[in-house]
Order: sequence, then C-alpha cells, then structure tokens
Amino acid sequence: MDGSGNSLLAGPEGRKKRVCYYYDSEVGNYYYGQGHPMKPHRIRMAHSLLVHYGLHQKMDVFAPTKAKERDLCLFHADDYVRFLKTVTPETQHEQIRQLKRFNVGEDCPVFDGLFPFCQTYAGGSLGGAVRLNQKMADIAINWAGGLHHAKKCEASGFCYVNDIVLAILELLKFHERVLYIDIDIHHGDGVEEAFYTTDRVMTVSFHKFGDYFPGTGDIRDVGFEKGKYYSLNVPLNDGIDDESYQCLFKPIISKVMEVFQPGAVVLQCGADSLSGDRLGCFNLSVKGHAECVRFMRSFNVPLLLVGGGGYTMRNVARCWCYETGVAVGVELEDKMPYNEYYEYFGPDYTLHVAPSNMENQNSLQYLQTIRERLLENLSRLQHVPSIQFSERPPDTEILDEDEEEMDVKGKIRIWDGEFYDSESEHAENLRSNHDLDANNVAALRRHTPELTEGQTTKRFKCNEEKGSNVSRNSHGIRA
Ligand code: V1D
Ligand code: CA
Repeated sequence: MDGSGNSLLAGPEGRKKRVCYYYDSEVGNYYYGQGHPMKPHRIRMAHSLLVHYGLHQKMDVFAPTKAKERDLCLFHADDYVRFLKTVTPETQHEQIRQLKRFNVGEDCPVFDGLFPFCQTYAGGSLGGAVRLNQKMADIAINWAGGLHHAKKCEASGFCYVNDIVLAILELLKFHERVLYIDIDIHHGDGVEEAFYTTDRVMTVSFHKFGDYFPGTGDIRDVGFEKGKYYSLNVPLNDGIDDESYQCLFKPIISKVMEVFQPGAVVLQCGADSLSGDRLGCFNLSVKGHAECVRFMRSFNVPLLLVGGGGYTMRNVARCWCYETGVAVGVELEDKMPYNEYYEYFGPDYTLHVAPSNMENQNSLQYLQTIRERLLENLSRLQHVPSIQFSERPPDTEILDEDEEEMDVKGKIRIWDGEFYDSESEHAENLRSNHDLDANNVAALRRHTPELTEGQTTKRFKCNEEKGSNVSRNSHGIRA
C-alpha cells in the first residue's frame, strides 16, 4: 500500500505486470475546432490526474516517436497519407475534390498540426506493440490512440489514421493470432474491415446499434471467406448498465480466449460508453468500464490498451486514470489528489461518479438471446487456426536516437512546464522504438498480403478520384 491506494498485487489477478505508458506533452494542444466534440485535451487531463496519483512511478513512461509516413502507408494508401501530410486549414479550399474523396470535412476537419497529431497517436500505439513484441512489457498503454474508424483511404468519425490496425500488423510479426476488443460505444468498423477476411485477427465490438454512427456492426456480420466467424458484433440498446454489460462481456470473451488463443490482445477503451457521455447513451460506471480491463489483464497475455471516443472530458480523465491504476495493479482512492485540472471534477472531486437512473433498454431476454447467438458462432470455431510462418518478418529494430534528441528525450515531460527525471530502469526511453524500414514493409506485405493489400470485395474499395486513370486489379491493388 502507498499514497495512491491499495495494492491489488496479492489478489487472484495479482501477478505484477510491467506496464509501459506512452504520452506526448503536446497532444493536448491539438484542437479539432470550435463546437467539435473530440478534444485531445482530455488526454492531458487523464495524464495529469494519473501523475498526481503517483502512477507514473509504477510504469515506464515514454514520449512516443512520431510514426513516419512509410509506417502509416503499411495500412493506408500512399495518396491518402500524402494528402493528410500536405493539407492545411489555409489551403484546403483549393482541394475540394480531395477533401470529399478522403471524407475530410465536418466530422474529420482539417486543423493545425493534423499530420503531427496523426503521427503522434499512431507512434504511441506502434511503440507499445513493439515493446510488447520485445517482451519488455506485459501491458502497453496509449490513451491518445484507439481511433478505430479510419479506413485505408478515408477518414471517418474523428479518426484519420488507424493506429489500431497499424499496431495489430506490428503484433502479427510475432504472434500468430491477435484479438481485438472494442468497448467504445461506436462500432469498431475500421479495424473490423481491415481484418474481415483473415483468421489471424479476431475482432469483437460491443456497441450501440440502430440509428447510430457508423451504422455497421449487425450481429449477422461475422467475417468473410477465411475470416468467417472471426468477426463478432455485440449490438446493444440504450441504457446498458455494468451488470448487463458484464453478463455479455465475460462469457463471450472467455469463450473467445478459449477457442482463439491469441498471442496478444488489443483493447480499445473508448470512454463514450460511460454514463453521461455527451455523445453516448450507455450507463456504465468507471468501475464497470474498467472491469473489462481488469478481466483482460487476468489472462496474462500481452495487452495493448488504447483510448478512443469519450466526450465528457472529466469522466474520460477519471476512466483512463482509474484504468491505468488497474493495469499497474493499484486500487486508487476515490478522493482525488489536487491536480492542474481540479476544477473540472467539482463539486465532489472524486474519481467515481454514480451512473444515472436511465432505463436499461436491454431486457434480460435480449441479453440472453444475443449471448447464445454469439456463443453459437464461436462454437463453430472448434480449433485455433494453424498458421505456419515459413520465414518470420524481420524484427523491428530499436535504433538509438541522435544525441541532440536524446538531450531532450532523456527526461520525459510529465505535464507542461515540468520534467520528470527518468529512473535508470527507464533508460530505454532514449531510444526510438518503432522504426520500420523498407525491408520490414516488404516482409510484412509478403507475409500478410491479405491484411495490407488484398481487400477484394467492393465494401473495401477506396473512392477513386473522378477522372483518375489509376487502374486496379481484382485485389484493389494499383496496377
Ligand atoms: F456533434 C458534432 C459536432 C461537430 C462535428 C461532428 C459532430 C458529431 C457528433 N456525432 N459527429 C458525430 C458522428 N457523425 C455523424 C455524421 C452524420 N453523418 C453523415 C455522419 O453522425 C460521428 C461520431 C464519431 C464517434 C467517434 C468515436 O467515438 O467512435 C471515436 N472513437 O475513437 C475516436 C473517436
Ligand atoms: Ca465498440
């Protein structure tokens, strides 16, 4: 036990975990624009709160290395990435056709620093995946990531690049099977779509379904061809509470773990499924939401935790701070420590807030019916798919950064204006950690062609530029 609360290390879930955490002190400054609900500032609030609970002392804290253009192109189309890199708020009106083609506009506006923002959040998830692959951590956290709607050639639902797909591709270099779980209130469509035809990635999304963005995620959508039954969708109605949520989450995920036996798990922890969210309509408490993290932690499989949606900032900060505590094995005191954003948490200044008395429109009958249907689909997967690597793609190298950068990055910025001095165990902070070279790209494409290029159905096709003479073969690959 220490200042942060009770240690959970002795309990049944208590094996101590090595946790690494990615945070960029600039991330809170990116601004989607006036009236836009997505506010990267919430990541800075969560960070400030968890630092004041002392959680940074229990993790390896890293400033993410920005993902390079070529890293992003492992999933995204080259011309889409180039567009994200070059478009500016000042010049966007000269590129109306491109804006439309890449779905950049109201939900996904062009704002100052858009590309470095994408590089930063993708860099955190990639860095976490590399560190898990190297067995230097059991759990990696990147609350700035989790932007699950981004498609190969299209922005969507506040997401521009899909850091989750990129991180899963990285994990697939070392793990035959990767499980993706999505507890954001919205359907994890971008990740599902990327892996819809493979049996190497199972995707499971819990979401509000019915007249709700993005409109996909029907229980009948189960995957295609080799990927049939490797996509799972759990459609939910308004007002779901902790008990109802867990009566689906635990049996479904237990069965998934049993039949799929993933080598690594990515958990998208979108906090818009919390009670009182500005865009959401569920009724989960922070503890109910965090129960998913606690449960996944208990399987002792490498775990990447990423953020996602969440539009009532004070509750997002509460949730991701508490979940960081769960990851490191500490139960945090309800009384909040003073922090930079203390005034946001009044009048109670507590970590936990009671859910509302809204009606739970998920009847017991409904919950039982969908649970049975999903477990039935899982029972069709009798055996884990056996995938043989003839040759493993090259390991991602950790390169030393140049000395100039080391001077700055040797100390990790904990919040604006103050540095936290890395301890000796954090010496690796000085290193660049996800540099993918051209050989890696080629090797990855060789080994996972269906994941990076071969999306064959119309559903996955990019919007072609009108009048473009770029032709594609039957795999949607440019000829
Ligand atoms: F209310 C708004 C104000 C300004 C700009 C956008 C919005 C807004 C609210 N809800 N946009 C939405 C959703 N978009 C639509 C559009 C209408 N259509 C034609 C589409 O309903 C998008 C909601 C995105 C949710 C994102 C997410 O929470 O899942 C997320 N996960 O990771 C990052 C974000
Ligand atoms: Ca979801």
